[in-house]
Parts: sequence; C-alpha cells; structure tokens
Amino acid sequence: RAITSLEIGMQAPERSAISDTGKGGRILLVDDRESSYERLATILAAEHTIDVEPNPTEALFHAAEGNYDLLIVSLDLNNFDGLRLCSQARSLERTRHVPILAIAEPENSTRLLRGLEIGVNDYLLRPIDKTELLARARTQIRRRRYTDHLRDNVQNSIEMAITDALTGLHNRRYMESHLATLAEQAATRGKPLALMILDIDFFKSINDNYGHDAGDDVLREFAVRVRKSIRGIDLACRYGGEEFVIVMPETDLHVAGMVAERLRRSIAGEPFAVHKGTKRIEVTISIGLTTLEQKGEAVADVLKRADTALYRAKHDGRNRVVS
Ligand code: GH3
Ligand code: MG
Ligand code: MG
Ligand code: MG
Repeated sequence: RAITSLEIGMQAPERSAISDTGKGGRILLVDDRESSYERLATILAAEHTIDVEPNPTEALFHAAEGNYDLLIVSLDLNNFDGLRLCSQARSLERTRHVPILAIAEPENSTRLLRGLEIGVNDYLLRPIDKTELLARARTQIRRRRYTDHLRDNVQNSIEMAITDALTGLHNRRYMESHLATLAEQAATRGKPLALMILDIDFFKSINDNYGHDAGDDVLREFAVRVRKSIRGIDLACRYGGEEFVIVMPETDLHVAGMVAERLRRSIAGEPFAVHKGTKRIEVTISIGLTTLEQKGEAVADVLKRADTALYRAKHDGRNRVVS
C-alpha cells in the first residue's frame, strides 16, 4: 500500500464482539500534524483501533475500502483541505453513511460551520479534551451501528417480500407487480417483450417416487439452470409449485424460442442430482411461449396466451416448447 498508515497498538476485536458490546470501533483519523495526531491516536487507542492518514485523498480511498465506523477529520490540516474530504465522503456511496467527527481550532469556526452544512455529524474544538473525545467517538459509533442495523433489516424485509424462499428466484407477487411496468416500457419504446411459462413434467411422480425433499432439490437445481440461461434484464420467478415464468424484455418470438429451446435441452440433457448427489433423476419441462402483441394489451391476456401454449405443449406429449 502506498500510504503512511500508522496503526497504534490494540488488536481489533471481532466485529460481532464489537456490536455486542457496543464498544471498540475502527476509526480513521485524518490529520497531518504529528503532535496532534499522536496525542489523539493514543487517546482513542484505549478503546478503538485507529489508522492515521495525513493525506485526505488517500484517506478517502481508505474510507471507501476500509469498513470504518468513524472518520475523524482535522479541518486545520497543514497541506490539504479537510472540508473537501468531508464533502467527498458524503457524496460517495461507500462512505455516505460513515459518521464524521470534525476537529478544528476555535478561530476556524467558519470552516466548521461549512463542515456542518456539508454533513459533518459532530465536532470538537482544540485543545481536545480526552474524555470528551472518547465520548463523542463512542456516540457516533453507536449511532452508526444502530442505523446500519436498521438499514440491514429494511433490506432483508424487502428481499424476503419479493423472493421465493426455496429457489431464490422472484416470487409471483413481485413478477405480477413488475410485468405491467415491463409491458408498458416495451410498448412505449416500441420493443418486443417475450414471456414464457415453464412447468416441470410429471413432477408429482418425482415427489411420489423419490420423496418431497427430492422434489425440492429438483426445484432448486431447476432455478440454477434457469438463472444460467437468462440475461440480467430478464425476470424469472416461481409462479406456483413447479411452475415458473420468465419475462424477457427486448426479445422477439424467434430469439425467445431459441432461449426456451436451449433451456428445455439443458433440463432434459443432464439428470438432476437429488438426495445429496446419491441419486440422479431425469427431468423434463414443457414451455408455453408468447410475446406482447399490441400496445396496451393486458398482461393477464399475455399470461393466458402463454398458459394456453403450455397446455398444448403438455397435450402434445411434454418436453417441448410451444408458441
Ligand atoms: P404435468 O406434467 O401435467 O405438469 O404433471 P405434474 O405432476 O407436474 O402436475 P401436477 O400439477 O399434477 O403436480 C404438481 C405437483 O407439484 C403437485 C405438488 O404436490 C407438487 N409441488 C408443489 N409445490 C411443491 C414444492 O414446493 N415442493 C415439492 N417437492 N413439490 C411441490
Ligand atoms: Mg400440472
Ligand atoms: Mg407439472
Ligand atoms: Mg403445474
């Protein structure tokens, strides 16, 4: 690493231990005056792991990479602009949520006010009082962990609400709420939109012959193969028990037909491992394929047409694509 990073004493506790005790965080101290940072670092090292970085450009890089709980930034650096660092840290995705504690000389109040406008969370005036420094650092780190925790919870709830737990694909509700949007986008952009319903053939007999767990293994492995054969912009969901829907924006019937056929072959061509790989089962699927036919067509009608095609695929002998 091309920087002067100075670690003072102290082993970093495990992160889980940190959140349990609510103490000891990782702090990046940005200060280029040796007499100042040596004292601050020594004080903070009693409770935290400290890295010191005198160069704000490098500091920004470290803040983005280093998983810090707190940035302490001196606004009266000799050679660089601490305020600029604060504003950059606020605008970067990876550092946006890291609290900033600013340090300034009392006569530097203009810079300090500017810092607070930019999004500095708290400040301390020199000369720094030891107890106050530790208290402010602790408060910011605690707050950071709490908001991180909230953010994680929100993220998890959203993911759970739109994901099928068994396969990790999107669930039906998510697909239905997005299909209308995708259809609208396709219509306004004058692009095609393909939709297919996939149904595993004789899935009931897989359950009957090998057990429900084997059936679940097949569903999971099926989802893996689906993911491999679609693009990032395609939407795959588990529509029902052993029924899946794939929506393909900007894809016409011809191309979608090739994708469907490739997927059908990838299922039929390679037996599915179940019961922890001790058993292999031949699986086939039937696919009903259609495209959005005209502007403003109801998505229910598109789904219905795909379902009719699927019915014919089943009727015609399964293990095939019908459009
Ligand atoms: P077809 O070829 O006509 O589609 O026959 P099929 O047996 O696949 O169709 P059917 O609709 O009769 O059976 C689907 C079965 O899927 C019935 C149901 O018990 C089973 N199933 C639904 N959800 C799950 C699941 O999450 N896990 C397992 N193991 N089985 C499931
Ligand atoms: Mg069926
Ligand atoms: Mg089936
Ligand atoms: Mg079915």
